[in-house]
Amino acid sequence: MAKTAKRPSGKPAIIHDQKLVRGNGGELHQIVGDDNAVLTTAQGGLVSDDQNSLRIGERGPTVLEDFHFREKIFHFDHERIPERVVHARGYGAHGYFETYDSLAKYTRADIFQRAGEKTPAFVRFSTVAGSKGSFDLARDVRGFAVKLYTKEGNWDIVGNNIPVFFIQDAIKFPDMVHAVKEEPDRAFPQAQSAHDNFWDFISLTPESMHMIMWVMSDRAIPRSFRFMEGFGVHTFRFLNAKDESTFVKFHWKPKLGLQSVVWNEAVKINGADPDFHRRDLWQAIQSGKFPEWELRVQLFDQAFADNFAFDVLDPTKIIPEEELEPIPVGRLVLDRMPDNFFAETEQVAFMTQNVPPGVDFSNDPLLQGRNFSYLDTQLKRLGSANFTHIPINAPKCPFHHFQQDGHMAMRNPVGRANYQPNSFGEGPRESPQRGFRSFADAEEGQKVRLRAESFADHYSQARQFFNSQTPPEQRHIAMALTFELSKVETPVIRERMVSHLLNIDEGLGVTVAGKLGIQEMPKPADAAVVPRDDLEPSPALSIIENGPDSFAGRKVGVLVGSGTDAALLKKLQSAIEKEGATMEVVAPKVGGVEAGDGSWIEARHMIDGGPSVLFDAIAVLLSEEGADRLAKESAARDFVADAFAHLKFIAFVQSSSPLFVKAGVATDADEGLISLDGVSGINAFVQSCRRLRLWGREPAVKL
Ligand code: HDD
Repeated sequence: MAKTAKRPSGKPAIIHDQKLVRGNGGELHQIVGDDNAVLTTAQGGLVSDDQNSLRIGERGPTVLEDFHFREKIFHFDHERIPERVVHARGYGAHGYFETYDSLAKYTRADIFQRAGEKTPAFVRFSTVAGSKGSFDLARDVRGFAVKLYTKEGNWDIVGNNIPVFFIQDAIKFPDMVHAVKEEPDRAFPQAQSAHDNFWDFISLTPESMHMIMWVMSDRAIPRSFRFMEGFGVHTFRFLNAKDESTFVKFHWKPKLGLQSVVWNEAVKINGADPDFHRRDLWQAIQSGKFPEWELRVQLFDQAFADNFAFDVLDPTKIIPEEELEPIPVGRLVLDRMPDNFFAETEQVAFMTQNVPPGVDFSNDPLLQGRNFSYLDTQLKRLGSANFTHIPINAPKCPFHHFQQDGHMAMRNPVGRANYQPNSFGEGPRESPQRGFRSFADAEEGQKVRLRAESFADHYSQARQFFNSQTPPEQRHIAMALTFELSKVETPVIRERMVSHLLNIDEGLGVTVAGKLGIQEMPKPADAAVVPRDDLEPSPALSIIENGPDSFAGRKVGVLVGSGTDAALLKKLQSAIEKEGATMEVVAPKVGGVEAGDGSWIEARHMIDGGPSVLFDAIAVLLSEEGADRLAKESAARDFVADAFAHLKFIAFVQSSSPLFVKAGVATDADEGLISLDGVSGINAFVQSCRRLRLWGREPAVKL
């Protein structure tokens, strides 16, 4: 008998039998935590004892007939499925895409026909190189894969947070991935590109230079998924009702603006909280602060493509946003965590070839190869051609086809005719009007293995990217390159990389060579096309230039101790929350501390578990006695010293001084240290925090 129950999200759902509940996506989940339920086997057999296997005598051997034990261990032994060969570590969430206005002029895709249309979505963010259990703050590209359950079938935009790629032809993908992953003879380093094999491959692959600039920039260490952009990378096509084609590139822009961490911070976050990005998304969604991105499209015709300085089919090139403004077409909101990580985030299968009618591919050779690859990988990972029967992968629109049988088939056609055409009047039949139609491009040519000459310029846009960065960002690129190459043990690889850098920016090449201690400067690498220096800088490429001027969505860590001023803490909290940010209290003990007025202050972290790298800004509200005590603890000293070194804004009360002295941070060091002793202190602190970091401090701390 059907009855209702509370799902984990709190929404009532129908129970089909006493153990299954249907999730919002149609998934069936077992209910755990039902006190009245009797434990059963997977076959539904009631279990009397789950603590002891069946054996002959108290100390004798286990008997073969213990089917409960056998089934339980059998299932456990088969719990793992292969992790993704790339993008293994990921985190997903549900939400929706809302269309702003009709785009019927450009595309007949149903999702873009009506203003206000809401389409269910599932998004999975990921790192690329590390395995499933690696850490979140690896220096790496982030996957940004969006599944849109449109009324005309699933549309997957399987993108990254970087708009270009390492290689121009998919045939190089296995080499590139082998090179970045752990080296096969020693199985390290994991989740890191800082090793010989990666830089060997890159230094022998000049087409990767533009991507390398992005990967060595702070884009590769985002503060959170919520503060990064996403890109479809390739040029796609929109096709309207008349089958007229417009080229299109997809850009996701985060509502909260761009933000990254600094490298020293990333390294420490990985130790303090390897799940930093996961936790961030989880907390944001669970607290109702739903992350949001705007979808913007760069639209252009064949004439633009013909006149553009680079080939629009080349995935190592961008079209600068200043040259072709992206048009906002809708917004993506993530508002629900999966009920079960494995069922949804692990089993979700993204495929570039999933496009609805009205969206089509270009001839980008990377995209063409991807369209071939993603189907294979789903079979390998999910184990059956029926992977679309898994609810997260099933379309949410009506679907009718004659595919049948196979492993784990959950749905089969009913009726007599399982083919078409048939004489029994049984559908479905194809529809030339409504169905997917490819753009009827005229293609001809010899069958060749050749790279187009229009793909040959590998340095100009790398240079443009570097020139578009602010001085701190340029410094970070140089330091990232130095760090990575310092881990390369083969000198010739380091030198070969420097020879490429000289083609991108001579100063960059010289700086990196100097920091690596290269004695004899290599010659610039031979370039197939002389790098251009006439490309205008593109401010859209800088993170700092695109800061949000808002502290919303960020987090302040407040260090308290016994005797802290509770009233000031309260005022600070309300100012932070008014700004749309959150506050977490760090104390010597997680149980909390007694405030100066005798009240009790609850803590979220004990000082060892709440280092300042977990926060965007800090406040230190210690009484003199509390500061004296914490000055003796290295974790407390690091709390202050790291926040200063990571260019964060620091609020303090003068009585905390003993801790600052021991941490080696002068409370009047710069404008980023803000006293809360005066009346306007809190306001000044919160306003400063909108700048996110005090970049002017960087030369003093030599990040
Ligand atoms: Fe890929 C996964 C993005 C090139 C082959 N890719 C994968 C994911 C993302 C991307 C975000 C994870 C999806 C998820 O969360 O499940 N890949 C890209 C981008 C590329 C790119 C933006 C270049 C523009 N990929 C690329 C090439 C090939 C692949 C050239 C092969 C020819 N990618 C795969 C794959 C994966 C994958 C092996 C692993 C797991 C999966 O597909 O589902 O098929």
